[in-house]
Amino acid sequence: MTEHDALRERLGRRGIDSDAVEAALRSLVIETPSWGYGDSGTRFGVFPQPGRPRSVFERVDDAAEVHRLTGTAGAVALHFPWDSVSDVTELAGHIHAAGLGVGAVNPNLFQDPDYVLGSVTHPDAAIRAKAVEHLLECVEIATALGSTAQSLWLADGINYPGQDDLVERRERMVEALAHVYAALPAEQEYLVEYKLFEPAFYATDLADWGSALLVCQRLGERARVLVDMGHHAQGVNVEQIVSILASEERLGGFHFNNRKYADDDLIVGSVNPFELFLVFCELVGSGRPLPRLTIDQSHNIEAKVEAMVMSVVNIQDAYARALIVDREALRSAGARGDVLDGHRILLDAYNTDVRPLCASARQALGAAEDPVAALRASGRFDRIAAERADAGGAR
Ligand code: RM4
Ligand code: MN
Ligand code: MN
Repeated sequence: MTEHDALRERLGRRGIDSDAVEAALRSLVIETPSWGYGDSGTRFGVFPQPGRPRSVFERVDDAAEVHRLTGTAGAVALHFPWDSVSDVTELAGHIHAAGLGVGAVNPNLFQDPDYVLGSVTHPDAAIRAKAVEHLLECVEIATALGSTAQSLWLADGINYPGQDDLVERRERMVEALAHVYAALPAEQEYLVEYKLFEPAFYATDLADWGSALLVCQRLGERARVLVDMGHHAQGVNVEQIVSILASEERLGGFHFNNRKYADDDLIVGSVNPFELFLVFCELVGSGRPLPRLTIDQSHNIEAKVEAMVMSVVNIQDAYARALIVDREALRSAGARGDVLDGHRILLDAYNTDVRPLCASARQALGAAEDPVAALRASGRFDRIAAERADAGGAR
C-alpha cells in the first residue's frame, strides 16, 4: 500500500473525504509577489544573487517557474513603480503567456523623498494630491492589466509625539482614499493593509486591523482589510483577527510570511507553522470562499525561487491539515463545554502528515510531486545564473 493510500484509508475511517480535500487543494491559488524575486536586503546591506531577474519580465518568468513546480502559484502580484513598463499590454501578454494571471496591483507610496512626512496623510495638500495621483494611476494600470485588486500599504506615520495631529492625519487619509475608491471600477476591490510600526516608530497611521477596518467601512463594501502575518505586536492572536474580519465580510486577504521578531518576511510557516495552520482553520471554518492569498516575503540570503517554492508548499500543507479537521467533532466538543477535546481534535489534524495528499494534488495539476527536489534536480539555478550573468542591479 502506498503512503497515499494508507493516509486516505486512515482519514476515511475518521469520516474525512480525501477526494474533496484533494479537489480543494487543486483549486488553491496563491499569488506570488514580483518584488520577492528581485534583490532585497536589510538596512545593513544587500547581497545580490546570481541569476537575479533583470526586469519585471524575468520576475514574471521566476513566478511562472514557481507555479510550474507547485501548481498553486497561478498569479503574480505587481508593485508600481517597481514593475513599471512602457507598454502595459505587453506585460499583461507576457504574464498570460507564462501561464499566470495578474494578481493585485500594489501602489508604492513609501520611497519618494516627497513622502518623508507621509503620503495621503502629509500636512501639505500638494503632496497628498501627488499621492492620490499615483493611486489613481495604479487603478488605471490595474484596469489595463485586467487586475481585480488594489492592495495598499501605507508607510505613513510619525516618529515623535506631537510631530503632527493624529486626528487630522486620519481625516486627510480618509479623504484621499475616498477619492481613489470613487474611481475604482466595479471589478476591482480595495485591500487595505495595516502595520504596527516601521518605517514610522511612534505612530503608524494604519497600525492595526481595527484602524484598517474603520477606514474600509468609511470607503465602501469593496474595501477590505489585508492581514500581513508579520505586521502585529508579539503575541497577537492573528487567527482571531481572521475570524472577526471573515465574519464581518471584511477579510480581503493575506500577505503570507513568517517572523520571529518584527516584520522579518521569512518563509511562511518556517518559524510558526502552528499559527499558519490555525489561520487556515479559521478560513476553512468560516465556510466562505478563500480570500486573496498572497505571499509577501523578502528572501535576503536564501535562493529566491526555491524559497518561494517552499513557501507555496508550506501553504498547501497548512491548508490540507485544516481541511482534515473533524469539524463535526469540533463543534460537538465546544457545545459540550469539553475544554480539551476540541484542542485534541485540532492537534490530531495538525499532527497528520498530509504530504501524500498534497503531492497527489500537485501531480494531478501536472506539477511536481516534490517541488523543491524537482527544482534542485532541474539545474535551473545554474542555467538562469549563466543566462542572466550580465544582471546589473535589476529592480
Ligand atoms: C511592507 C508591506 C507591504 C510591502 C512592502 C514591500 O512592509 O508588507 O505589503 O509591499 O513591505
Ligand atoms: Mn505586506
Ligand atoms: Mn511587511
